[in-house]
Amino acid sequence: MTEFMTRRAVLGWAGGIGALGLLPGCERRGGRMLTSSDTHPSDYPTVQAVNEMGRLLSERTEGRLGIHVYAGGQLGAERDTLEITTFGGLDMNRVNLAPLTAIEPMTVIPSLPFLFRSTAHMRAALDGAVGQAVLDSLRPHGMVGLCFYDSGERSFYNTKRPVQTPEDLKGLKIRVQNSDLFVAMIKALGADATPMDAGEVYQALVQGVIDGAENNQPSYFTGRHFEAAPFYSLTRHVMAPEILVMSMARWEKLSPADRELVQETARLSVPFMRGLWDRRVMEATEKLLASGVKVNEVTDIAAFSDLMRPVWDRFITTPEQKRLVAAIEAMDDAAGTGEGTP
Ligand code: GTR
Repeated sequence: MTEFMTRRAVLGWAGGIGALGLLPGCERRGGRMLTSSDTHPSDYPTVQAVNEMGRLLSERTEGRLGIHVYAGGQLGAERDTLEITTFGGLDMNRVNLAPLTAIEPMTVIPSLPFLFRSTAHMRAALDGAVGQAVLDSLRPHGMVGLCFYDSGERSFYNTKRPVQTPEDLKGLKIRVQNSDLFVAMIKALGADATPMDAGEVYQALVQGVIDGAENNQPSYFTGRHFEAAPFYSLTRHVMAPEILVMSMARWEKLSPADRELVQETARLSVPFMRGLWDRRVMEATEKLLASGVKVNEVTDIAAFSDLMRPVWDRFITTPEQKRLVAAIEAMDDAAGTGEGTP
């Protein structure tokens, strides 16, 4: 197989061999080009970070290992590529934590509304033992969690009006990721939650199938959603991070030394990503303002958090989840090093 496969080739290959329990391979010079998927375009910080990890891997193995990222959703939506990853049809995948909340309750923790008080707080929690516990929780599901990447703060945007209070969202059809947690959060505000893959949002906004959605500024900008939904209201209700996973099937085929290398290079890509991310948020915000988007601060955040916080009780039910949520709440914001050290 060549290093550059078409979507059909990868999926056909993955489907065919998936049934046989075999793995697709991208052999190169006696080594291996690991395949990875991302729904974002190639200049997005998540894609750049995995490319950087691949560069480091290649450098340290003299070209024996590397990564080819299929960016721009070439291989499909996150829930589909996740399924392919779990049976080993894809070696790696960068997704948001939201679609994983459907399969592993521990991933709900960093996805809770109004949990992190700041970027430093979020980074401190994810770089430490709590983050490691969430990464490890994916192993029984056929995936090894390698690292988290920033995804900023998600806020609401819509085609109708600025949102100042939950009342302004009443009756609006808001697109959410495929996650019961996200559906519950939006319902708690009195809006109508519509789960949908990211790739369908632009058309759905233009055609009026939905009235709005919620996301960080870089995704709102990159997906051109602002063209159809020009009201962006800074509720900052969720900081659910991105995650990079490796298929357990591929992981188990690596030697212990290569596993360490993969883990180490993933870890090194985190501070690299954070630098790109912070710049991307600034650039996207500037471009959005220059495009005439109406951005508004939301003064009464408590009105939103009071309604959304009760979903914690519904989704945080096990003693382990409760222990980790309490540990995050007790953390010092300033503990965030930003260095991405697990
Ligand atoms: C973005 C995230 C994507 C995807 C998308 C969405 O912020 O980077 O992985 O989850 O949101 O809303 O579907």
